[in-house]
Amino acid sequence: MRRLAVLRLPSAALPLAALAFAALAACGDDGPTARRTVALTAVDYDVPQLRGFAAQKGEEITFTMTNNGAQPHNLELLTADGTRLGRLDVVQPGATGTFTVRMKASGSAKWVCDIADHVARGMRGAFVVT
Ligand SMILES: [Cu+2]
Repeated sequence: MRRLAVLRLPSAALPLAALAFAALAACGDDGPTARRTVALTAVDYDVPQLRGFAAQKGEEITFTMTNNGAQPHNLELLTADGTRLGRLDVVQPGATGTFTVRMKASGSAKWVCDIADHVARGMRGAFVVT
């Protein structure tokens, strides 16, 4: 009888426990599903390797960007609603910068170089996280 009582007590809490577990699983950081490195070159005024670029949800990408242009360039990746995914600060001509981005959600995303008038000159684009 004691065993039955022990079983009966947690049964009332079981749905809550299941919910708590589900919430933890949904919110938990399970780490990247994959890692890769992508080499980029910035030119005046484009990052050609980002044309046709695509990413997988959950992967962690380390971008290296070498500035082959005559102007300084930076790079920011954003979700479609403008949430920053990652940012590489100014890379001077001839220099290389590195930053790592975790692709946390699927959906459309975009990139810009937001120095001066570089967006207007074409340094922006879209990519998809699937
Ligand atoms: Cu630029």
